[in-house]
Amino acid sequence: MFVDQVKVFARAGRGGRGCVAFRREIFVPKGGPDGGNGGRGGDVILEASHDINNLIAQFFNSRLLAQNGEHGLGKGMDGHAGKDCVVKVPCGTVVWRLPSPIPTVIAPEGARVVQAPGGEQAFAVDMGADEPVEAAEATLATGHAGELVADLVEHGQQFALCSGGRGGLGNRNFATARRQTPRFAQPGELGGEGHFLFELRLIADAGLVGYPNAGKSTLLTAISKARPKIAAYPFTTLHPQIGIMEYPDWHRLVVCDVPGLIEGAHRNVGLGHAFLRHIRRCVVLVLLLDMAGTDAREPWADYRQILSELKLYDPAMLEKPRLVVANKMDEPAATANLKLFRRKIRGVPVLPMAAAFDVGMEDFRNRLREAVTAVRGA
Ligand SMILES: Nc1nc2c(ncn2[C@@H]2O[C@H](COP(=O)(O)OP(=O)(O)OP(=O)(O)O)[C@@H](O)[C@H]2O)c(=O)[nH]1
Ligand SMILES: [Mg+2]
Repeated sequence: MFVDQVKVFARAGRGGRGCVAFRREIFVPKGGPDGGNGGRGGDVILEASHDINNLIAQFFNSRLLAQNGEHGLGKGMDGHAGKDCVVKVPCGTVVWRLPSPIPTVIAPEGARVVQAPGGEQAFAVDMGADEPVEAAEATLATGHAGELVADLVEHGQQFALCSGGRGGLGNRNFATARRQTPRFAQPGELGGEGHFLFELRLIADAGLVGYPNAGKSTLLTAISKARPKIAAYPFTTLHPQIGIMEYPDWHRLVVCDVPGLIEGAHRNVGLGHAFLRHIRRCVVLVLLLDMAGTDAREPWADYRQILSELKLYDPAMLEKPRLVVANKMDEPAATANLKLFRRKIRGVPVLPMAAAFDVGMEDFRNRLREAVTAVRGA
């Protein structure tokens, strides 16, 4: 199972209580206050790791809880700090803080639930007036995006999602010359908590975009050691696939193959276009067209449609450098189609290839490297 989006609840540990105690020893009847401090609560820490590639662990355990600090004890003993909860997430995880769901409040009898202007619930006691109550639902919609809190990109990068509460001070901290027996201590502080959305955006240099069956997975197989499933039916690829393309001088490019995009994907037709988040970080987009026009498709119409779907998803996608590739050039219809394509769509350089037969690969590899280097530098 490939999980690239998950909602979690995280709570850091609360601090331990400070202790109220007094030193009592033989021959020391009034030894003064010696209550220890409470330990600090553990943090919830996210750590990016390149050893994992999806968020399945958080899918099965969506409550990230750190340990509470231990309470202080007599004889000046401080409580242990709570253990941090270190959660490994794949590189490329974006974290959003979601608004906390409003707890369901039981309305007093005869009262109606109304929505206050600030969005909170309030109860209006029915006085017999017949004005309409606008929002009777007891929960608020949590549909908005939330606040971006972290973007974990580098392997080993850490981010403290929730900080543990401080431990309370024991009573020995409050002794003064005039108050030598303080009979109070501090309680521990609560740890931070919240609801979060983890979203994985794979990190790749190039992203392969195209209609289903255009040959994206075939191309990834030809240029890398990745072995995605290839078949002559649409939506063979259901999850993003990553391949590493190596050059003779050990230069490496990461290429990402995503499921096929079709007309209306922005309205969730096909697999929708949620998977396009994985090519958001790509430096170069490779637009792969089936130049043979299999399934009675027209490559120029496909090209326009893909651009329009990318624009509907995020206009910034069109600002990325693009490489337009004409695949399946081994098919008889392809040559005529390519001619027509060049006539209909002017000024767009097209790279012919036949991914299934390793034709045009060298040219593609060089062009892709040039395009990535032009943006990233060598
Ligand atoms: N003749 C010919 N067929 C090709 C070529 N490249 C891919 N194919 C065929 O096209 C079909 C689809 O290839 P895939 O690589 O699975 O296509 P895809 O774009 O990944 O498709 P989805 O995963 O469904 O989006 C397969 O039957 C391939 O054998 C090519 O260069 N020439
Ligand atoms: Mg595929």
